[in-house]
Amino acid sequence: MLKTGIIGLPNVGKSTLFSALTKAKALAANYPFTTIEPNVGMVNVYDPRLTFLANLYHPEKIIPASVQFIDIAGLVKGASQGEGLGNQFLSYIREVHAIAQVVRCFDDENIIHVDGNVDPIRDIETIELELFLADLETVERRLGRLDKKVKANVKEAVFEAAVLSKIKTVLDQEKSPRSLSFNELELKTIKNFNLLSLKPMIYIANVAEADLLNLEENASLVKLKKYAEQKGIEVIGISAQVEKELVSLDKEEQLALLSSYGMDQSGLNQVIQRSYELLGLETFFTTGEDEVRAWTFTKGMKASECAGIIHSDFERGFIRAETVSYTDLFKYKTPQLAKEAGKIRLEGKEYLVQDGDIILFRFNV
Ligand SMILES: Nc1nc2c(ncn2[C@@H]2O[C@H](COP(=O)(O)OP(=O)(O)O)[C@@H](O)[C@H]2O)c(=O)[nH]1
Ligand SMILES: [Mg+2]
Repeated sequence: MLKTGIIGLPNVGKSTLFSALTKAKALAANYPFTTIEPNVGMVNVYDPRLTFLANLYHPEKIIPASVQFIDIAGLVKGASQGEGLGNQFLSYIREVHAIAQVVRCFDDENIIHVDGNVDPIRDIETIELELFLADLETVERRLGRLDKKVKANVKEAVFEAAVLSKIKTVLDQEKSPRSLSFNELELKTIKNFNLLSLKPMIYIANVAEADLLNLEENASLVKLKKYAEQKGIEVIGISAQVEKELVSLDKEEQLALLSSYGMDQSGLNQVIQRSYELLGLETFFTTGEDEVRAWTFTKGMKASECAGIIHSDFERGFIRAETVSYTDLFKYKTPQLAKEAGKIRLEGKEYLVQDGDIILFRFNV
């Protein structure tokens, strides 16, 4: 399951956004082995394709994909050196696949800003410096451990040390290693370091409710967008307060509120969608009278591997995947008609599953 960490300075709206998320009431019951802590919440991924399938099968259960969000507090200036909650944030960030950095773009005299005024770029640099420093420590520690082997000229160690040194040079200048380019072999090595500053990230600009209608008039947001573009990071403008309001409404009221802001989906959905895209995540579906379900997989996975997401027996005893694309099923309206049109394919182990595939796995164990 996709885990996204919400980070940012204090008083930027992280917990407001998080409480909107948790009120969106994802079914924790689907995850009997997950302990949900106060700062960990699960949210269902809205997917209109699932609604179509549910209307077709009228199953007993409809199970959407879900994303776990973690409200990571305690990241302040000096946190990597023990300020605030100190290094506690590190272990949380290490665990996540993607980072959503909330940046304050709303003015409100009643809500103090830790650095006195609203300045998204300064805030981002404060936060990211802590990530760089934490990573620098990781890199230096690892280099220290490799030292002996490097001196003994062990090939792998020399390679790893070279990659680490490349990253260290940039971190030493308090710059992001994101700007570096790496070849495939280097990337593989880097993965093992689990560096915070290299995790896929988006910026969430928290703007005042009144600004939602005219995002391009919020000067902070405009500045932030320019800055982020240079770094190749996407900005999603939301109002945490509106998100919180949205989840307390029923479906129709939600749509009405969204459209009054000229939006067709919640900021939350945008965040989830972008996280999926950033991480190359896609969705396949399984259907039946008992259950219609969305499953998350990584782009490029084979049919047998996708079967394994459901159950290891499915992968071990894989025979074939009876597959129809969502587009075809939608076009032909029922599985029977899709079949008559020759749109149900029998795919083997090596088939690369596509986003929106509806699959019946045949297996034998
Ligand atoms: N005016 C205004 N206040 C907000 C907005 N978002 C959050 N707040 C308020 O800012 C304060 C801090 O928000 P919180 O979510 O706890 O921030 P956190 O420290 O980042 O978790 C709370 O009093 C929120 O109600 C916003 O968009 N506009
Ligand atoms: Mg908070």
